[in-house]
Amino acid sequence: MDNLDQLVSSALTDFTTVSEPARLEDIKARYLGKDGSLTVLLKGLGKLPPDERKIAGAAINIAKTRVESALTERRDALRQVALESQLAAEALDVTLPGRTQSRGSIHPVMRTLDRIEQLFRSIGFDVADGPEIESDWHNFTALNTPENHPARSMHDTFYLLDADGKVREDVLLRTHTSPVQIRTLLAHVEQHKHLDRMPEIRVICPGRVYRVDSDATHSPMFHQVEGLWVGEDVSFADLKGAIADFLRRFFESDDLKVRFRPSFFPFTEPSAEIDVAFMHGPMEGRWLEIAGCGMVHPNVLRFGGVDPEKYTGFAFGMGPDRLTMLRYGINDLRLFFDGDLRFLSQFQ
Ligand code: 2U9
Repeated sequence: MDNLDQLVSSALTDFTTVSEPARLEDIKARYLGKDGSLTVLLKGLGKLPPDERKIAGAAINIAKTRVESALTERRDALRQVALESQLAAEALDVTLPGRTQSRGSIHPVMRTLDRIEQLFRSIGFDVADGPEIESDWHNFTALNTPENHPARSMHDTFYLLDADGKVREDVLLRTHTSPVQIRTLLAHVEQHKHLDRMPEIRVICPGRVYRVDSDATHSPMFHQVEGLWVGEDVSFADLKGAIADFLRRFFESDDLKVRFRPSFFPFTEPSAEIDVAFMHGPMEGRWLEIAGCGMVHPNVLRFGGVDPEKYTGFAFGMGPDRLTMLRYGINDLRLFFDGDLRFLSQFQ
């Protein structure tokens, strides 16, 4: 009996000293396996006389039950420990912010372009675009820009190189969107040449333009929107009305002051700078130069295939980058082109 008690207590101690489930099963075999000490004792019962066998059998079975229940208890305990450590390892912090897909937004200059297009479409203008790599003829010659004009110099304009790396003087990055209007005029005239009277043309040309210039208020690439209205009897009064109406709608200000100051451009005659003054807000009462305009020069109409004796037209040009800076109070043009999300994400 003493032996049995020792055996049970040694089994209980062995069970508590292991922490690996597989090791626990090895130890179980030591007591309850085919050659385990309790199994051997049970097998030996047959050799005892019947009266002793009964007593010894009962004692061995009690010992076996104690060992088995201790084993079950230890198995459960180890399973619980394993579960807890697995839960700790795979723990989820439900308070962490989720991984969201960040949303893009429309670039502030593109917002301005959309707005300008919408306003001009509402008074019957089409929107046209054209190549950014232009011929010298479409960019300068057809726009009445003389041979020796500084805009034609490599100092002011990006020219392209040929295959040998030599500068080509006849191909350049457009310096304004005016060549699109020349192309539009030529195509319009061609399309209506079978008619006695050419229908009116009303078009705006938004897009990227390029000049050799870079500081806080100039970028080598910037945007322009130019417009053109050609027909019979199109006058400077039409120009003033259309532009003033557009600017008041663009700036959402009915009492915006608009003035036309005489100026000079090779492609228009007469020409004017357009200034505005706000009647409210931080800029109140200050005149700001906002665009240029004029009646299309007869030479330019001729280059576009239009007879200046029969038709007149007005044209204008403005910088949507500058308009955007004004609208949102931005002081450095380069912010538009750096691609810095800290700046861009403010225009959601
Ligand atoms: C054709 C005939 C005439 C377009 C014009 C301006 C005046 C002008 C500047 C404003 C600020 C360019 O973005 S800016 O730097 N533009 O002042 N542009 S008239 O005249 C044309 C265009 C096409 C066939």
